[in-house]
Amino acid sequence: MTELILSLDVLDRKEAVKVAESCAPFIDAIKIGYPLVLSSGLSIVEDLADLALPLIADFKVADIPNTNRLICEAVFSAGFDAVIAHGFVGADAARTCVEVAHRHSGAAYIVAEMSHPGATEFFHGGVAENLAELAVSCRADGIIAPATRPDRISRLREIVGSKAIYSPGVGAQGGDLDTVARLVDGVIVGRSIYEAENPGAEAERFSRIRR
Ligand code: 3DU
Repeated sequence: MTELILSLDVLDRKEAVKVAESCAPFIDAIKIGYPLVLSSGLSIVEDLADLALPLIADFKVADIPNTNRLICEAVFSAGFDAVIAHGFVGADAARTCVEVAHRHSGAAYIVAEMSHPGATEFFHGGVAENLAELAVSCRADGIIAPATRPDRISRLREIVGSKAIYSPGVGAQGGDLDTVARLVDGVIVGRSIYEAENPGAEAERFSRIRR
């Protein structure tokens, strides 16, 4: 089974809750990033709590260890279940995110490689492989890898083994749902679902990967 994770990059608070409610029966988690938190505040977590779905904070945390610690403490205190952090800041900073997550019985995922075209400017020449190795050595719960480049997911799988791979880039960014679903533990989908006329029905369609 591959999880379906809704990326809730919807700015209007009421609309975000409505989309989440309609998709809830068909998804395994909700990923929330800067767009929704900056427009609605951290209390959006409370609005979504009744859905009883894991909430992943996609803040791509990338600072010195102490600041990462402060950010992650705020994330888990707000009620999130997981955080996404960058690894390029180094093992000490990334490990801090993992430690805070685990102290809160949560999870931390490290971005190994991004999905957009510009990502190849820096994520090449073994950089993503190094970041995946860092995720393993920091005892992160998994990595984020690009649905737009399935060959890269396969390569990173060799490094992380049974650790979770969550993958954004399906649909709006061009990645193919079924191809990617065979390679990863969870597919992250945003616009293709929340911009659909009927987000719930679209989530149900995407949820075929959960079978
Ligand atoms: O392209 P979509 O609308 O399906 O949204 C993808 C989400 O995943 C969005 O929140 C984006 O910020 C996040 N993401 C990537 O798209 C690519 C990455 O490498 C990491 C996160």
